[in-house]
Amino acid sequence: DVDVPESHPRYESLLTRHRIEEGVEKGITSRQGLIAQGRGEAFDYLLGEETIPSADRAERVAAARLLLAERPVLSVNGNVAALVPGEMVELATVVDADIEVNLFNRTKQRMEAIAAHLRDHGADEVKGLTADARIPGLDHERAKVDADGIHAADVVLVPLEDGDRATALAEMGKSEIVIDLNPRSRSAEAAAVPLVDNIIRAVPNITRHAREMADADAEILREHVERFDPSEALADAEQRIRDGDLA
Ligand code: PTJ
Repeated sequence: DVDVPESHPRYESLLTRHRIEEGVEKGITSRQGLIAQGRGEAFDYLLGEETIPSADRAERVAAARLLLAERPVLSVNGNVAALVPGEMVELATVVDADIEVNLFNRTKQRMEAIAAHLRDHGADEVKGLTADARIPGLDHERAKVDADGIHAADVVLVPLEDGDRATALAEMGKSEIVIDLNPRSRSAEAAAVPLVDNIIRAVPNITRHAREMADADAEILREHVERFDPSEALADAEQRIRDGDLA
């Protein structure tokens, strides 16, 4: 077990890293997940390890988009399950979304371990295991989704997604909310709402915004969504990474 003092300047980052390591040990997270985490950490360091103002605004828009959705689905992979299982279940409850396990490196064992892990964190239904539909344009294993889950969704939250799949989902007409610390990633570029923030901070913040807006008129929520410019949000994040300027 880790024993990191809270005063350590990299406390959060070390704790996050430990959760990913534990995820690998439990058979939830892939070994590639460790590499993805390292990549994310580098960007997070450059962003000041905080939710920048433009990301907070985008997270409010994401909450509005999820509240307006007819069939919202939250996609969970091995990193997401290790880092924020309870937080994803909470968000799903607040915006009334389905949860679907969707893996880049799909194995039956990992699908089942992640579904069980999410149920341990309060999920009652976890989709993804039926796999009776396909995302067009992707190879067999990566294309698998549930017909009544991601395949039928209008809005999908895809954290830490691979670029090919994010692009293919956008081509299917899904409105994608992407969480990715790299503002230049193809996933972030394919998103209707890109969130350049650590998933650890992003998910609870979307939930907080959703709670605040739960009783708002659909008209007001729609205005939030329509006023949002994804390329501006990405440019803001990149600016912050390049010179530390607060946009
Ligand atoms: O569990 P699986 O099989 O579905 O695999 C999941 C990973 C993440 C391994 C897979 O999707 C993958 O290889 O993703 P990439 O191509 O490495 O992309 C992950 C992106 O997420 C990168 O741009 C990272 O910067 C970013 N990222 C990593 N950790 C975080 C993050 N973004 C937000 N919060 C993080 N904690």
